[in-house]
Amino acid sequence: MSAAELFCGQQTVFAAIVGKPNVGKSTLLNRMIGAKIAITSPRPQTTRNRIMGVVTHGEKQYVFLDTPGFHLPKTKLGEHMVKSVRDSVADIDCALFVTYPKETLDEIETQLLAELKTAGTPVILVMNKADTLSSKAKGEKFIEALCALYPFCGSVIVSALDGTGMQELTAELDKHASEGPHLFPDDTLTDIPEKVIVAELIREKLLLNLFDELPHGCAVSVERFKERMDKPLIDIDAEILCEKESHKGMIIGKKGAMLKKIGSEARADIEDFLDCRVNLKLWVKVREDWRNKESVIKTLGYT
Ligand SMILES: Nc1nc2c(ncn2[C@@H]2O[C@H](COP(=O)(O)OP(=O)(O)OP(=O)(O)O)[C@@H](O)[C@H]2O)c(=O)[nH]1
Ligand SMILES: [Mg+2]
Repeated sequence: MSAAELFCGQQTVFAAIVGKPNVGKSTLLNRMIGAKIAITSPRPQTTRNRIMGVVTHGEKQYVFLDTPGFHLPKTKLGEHMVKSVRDSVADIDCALFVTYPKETLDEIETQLLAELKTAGTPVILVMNKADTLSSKAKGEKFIEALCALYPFCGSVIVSALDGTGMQELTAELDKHASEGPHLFPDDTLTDIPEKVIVAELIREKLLLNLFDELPHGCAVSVERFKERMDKPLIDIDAEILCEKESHKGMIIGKKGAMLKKIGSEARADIEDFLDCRVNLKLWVKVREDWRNKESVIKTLGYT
């Protein structure tokens, strides 16, 4: 059998998920692939790196790139995050421009769309958070208003949170499918190493438990990830990096209470993800202004 016959009928859609911070891009990625590989939080700038998610339904393979929220960077880390958005939209079949229910586009969204237009990328408008709309008619009115501002090639109203509109979104994506062998084996979920997802799950708990700017100045790296030979248990040591001595105190908390809470919440998610019991140890280390230090940013894998 020739390669052409073997792959006959296979199709792939390669899509980047872009938009402002906090609009629900990572929640949408997780929903589309049916697994939690990207962390989410109510805070803007949760995602720091491009995250690839893959799902294969029969002959069709969908490859998504979740991206950091597009914003005006204030640190070197921010510059890398915005660059990763720009890198992600090169060579894709279409972009999913995610926003929330409203009738205008703000400056940063307009800038992002202008860049996609210059690149000639087809853009699907994804109005997320449909569950917050008082009526479907209102959502349709918003869609109409936004479509008057930009030549979107399609539009859908979805809720990444409750799954509304996923079939319609898939139908829009299908219009951009290209014929050819799948890009990844059909059981691929992501290309992100387990260790990195584990570090992200810990960072998610920092974002959910700490206030103001503090969690934005935190990073997590897994220093040890070792499966026991004698029983189903994985030992994980992770380091939490923060920017100030006072932040270290807040992360640890009174008598270690905060670190314990973060650790036990993270452990539960990590055990779910790895499907194995985990012995998690966390350390906190101070590295002043690391978000502006290229060497640290590089070591943490944010480049
Ligand atoms: N009500 C509602 N909330 C949602 C929906 N989708 C996401 N959210 C919430 O919106 C917040 C931001 O979600 P994320 O998926 O982290 O947003 P993001 O666009 O990836 O954010 P960044 O990574 O910071 O760019 C979280 O609190 C989500 O639970 C939705 O469909 N409805
Ligand atoms: Mg995100």
